[in-house]
Amino acid sequence: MFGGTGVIGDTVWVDTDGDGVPDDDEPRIAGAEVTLVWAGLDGVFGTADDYLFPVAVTGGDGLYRFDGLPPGAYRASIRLSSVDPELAPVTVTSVDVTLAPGDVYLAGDFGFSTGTDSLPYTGLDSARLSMIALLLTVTGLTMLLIGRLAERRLQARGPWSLWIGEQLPSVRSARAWWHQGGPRD
Ligand SMILES: [Ca+2]
Ligand SMILES: [Ca+2]
Repeated sequence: MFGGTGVIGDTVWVDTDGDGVPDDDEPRIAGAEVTLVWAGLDGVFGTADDYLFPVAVTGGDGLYRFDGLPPGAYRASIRLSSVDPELAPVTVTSVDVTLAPGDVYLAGDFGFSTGTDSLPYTGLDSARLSMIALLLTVTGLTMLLIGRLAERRLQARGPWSLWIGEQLPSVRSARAWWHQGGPRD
């Protein structure tokens, strides 16, 4: 229905080194769906004359391709639902291109990350480690406080205070010791 020789493509891949470029040794993603909208004769997206092309699906080589395109404004978008949910996009997920007659645009590439590159040694993210450290600190302080309170209670009454009194040179010095703030680390 449209006359044209323009082309838009072409790679959906796992950007292992994160440089935004589909390098030869990086895995390609098959079965990814790419949509293409032509802005129509008015050149404006979102108006009545827009045309949505049939979806292109990548093959085993990770390539998609829209052929026979008339000149004009296009928007190619990767359908995220068609890609393994464990992969996260690391490039744009939509590209706007304006084709002159016969233009071939093959930089409509969509890169993904497996998400395992961020912390390869532990697999734990730093935010979680900070939270664990904070919880341990709070727990430690609470235990210390409870320990101190229990110690004071024990020594403030019953046999403990008598025992303390006998162990120290005199009851008076024991009391003075306590009034100064009790045992210190
Ligand atoms: Ca790369
Ligand atoms: Ca339009």
